[in-house]
Amino acid sequence: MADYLNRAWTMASRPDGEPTPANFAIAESAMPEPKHGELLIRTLYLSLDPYMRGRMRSGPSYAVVLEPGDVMTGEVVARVEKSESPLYKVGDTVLAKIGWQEWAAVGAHTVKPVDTELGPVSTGVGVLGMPGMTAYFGLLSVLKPRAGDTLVVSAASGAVGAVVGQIGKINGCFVIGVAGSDEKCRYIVDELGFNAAINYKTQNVSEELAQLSPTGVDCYFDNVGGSITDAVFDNLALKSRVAICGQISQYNAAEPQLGPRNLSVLTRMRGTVEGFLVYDFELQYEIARARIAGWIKDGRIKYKEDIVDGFENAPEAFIGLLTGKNFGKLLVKVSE
Ligand code: NAP
Ligand code: FER
Repeated sequence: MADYLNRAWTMASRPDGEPTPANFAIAESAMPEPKHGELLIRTLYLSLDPYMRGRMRSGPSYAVVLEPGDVMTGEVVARVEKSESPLYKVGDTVLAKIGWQEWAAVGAHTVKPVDTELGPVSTGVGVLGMPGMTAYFGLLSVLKPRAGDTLVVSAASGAVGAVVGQIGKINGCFVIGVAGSDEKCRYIVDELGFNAAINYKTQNVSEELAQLSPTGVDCYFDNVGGSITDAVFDNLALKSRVAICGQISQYNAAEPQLGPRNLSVLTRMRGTVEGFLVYDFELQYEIARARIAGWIKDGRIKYKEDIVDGFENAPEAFIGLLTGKNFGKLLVKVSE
């Protein structure tokens, strides 16, 4: 192993608009050696998530922004290969925020255990991980739907959106998903049990919503922003709630895009808009994880993973995530 090199993907340069392969570079380094209190971990799955685009941008953020040459931010599911800590043994599975890397030596207290009884290890960064937590708390703690409410979710076939819609169904909502292809629309209705789907690329979202829910939209879980959100705002019901989870349609925009500015609807409809970050709910993750795992076991929650094979393919997969090429939670399989 001594002559084996570790690999990491770095941000070679800051993207201007849509990222390109030239914005990423592989950096090789000597294999790390764990010191006292540390673990040597090997990445099994690298999670690719939209927030990473924000880290590549300069400007205000809750987190540190990347500078050219820095390792790309990210969370991985990893296996403990050497342990210099009593907290973990060789073979344990952990979650670690080591970025886009194949190997790392990390303090044992900086990683979290993955309960392999709850599901396949890949779900630790998917339906049972950060995206699943986002769906659970964004819906149940921010939007707080009531049975009978019309719930609209955008990026509806994705890691977060698919879980939002299914928890909405469990809670008695009439669920409408907005997605970017007929295949994704069929999946959320036929496989996941959404009441209806709108393909925003071929249909008029505002008109379809007016037809599907004549009494208006009570809850909107916004993953995308832009013109889809404008169309949902046209249809908000009295006392409606909007949760701003993400604005992926804007992440690659070099200049802020202006919309129709139809916020008067909030005055007329006495509506509420609230943004949130999943990390606000960290202390409650275990209860959410146990409930989602229970729903998966009961067959009430299904999930889809889009697994790209090979560490070298991470940039291309990430670029595709920002234009909807993924279908389900996007992961890179890095090792067996
Ligand atoms: P995802 O939905 O699995 O993948 C992203 C999807 O976004 C794509 O598949 C694509 O689906 C859609 N999309 C891409 N470009 C778009 C555009 N221009 N217009 C409309 N839709 C577009 O990703 P995810 O991990 O579940 O994340 C979904 C959203 O949640 C993101 O906005 C993310 O930033 C946000 N998020 C927020 C938090 C938080 O703490 N607030 C935590 C996690 C995620 P289509 O083919 O359907 O267009
Ligand atoms: C995300 C989008 C945005 C996300 C976090 C943010 C955890 C936070 C951005 C900021 O504070 O600038 O998908 O996921």
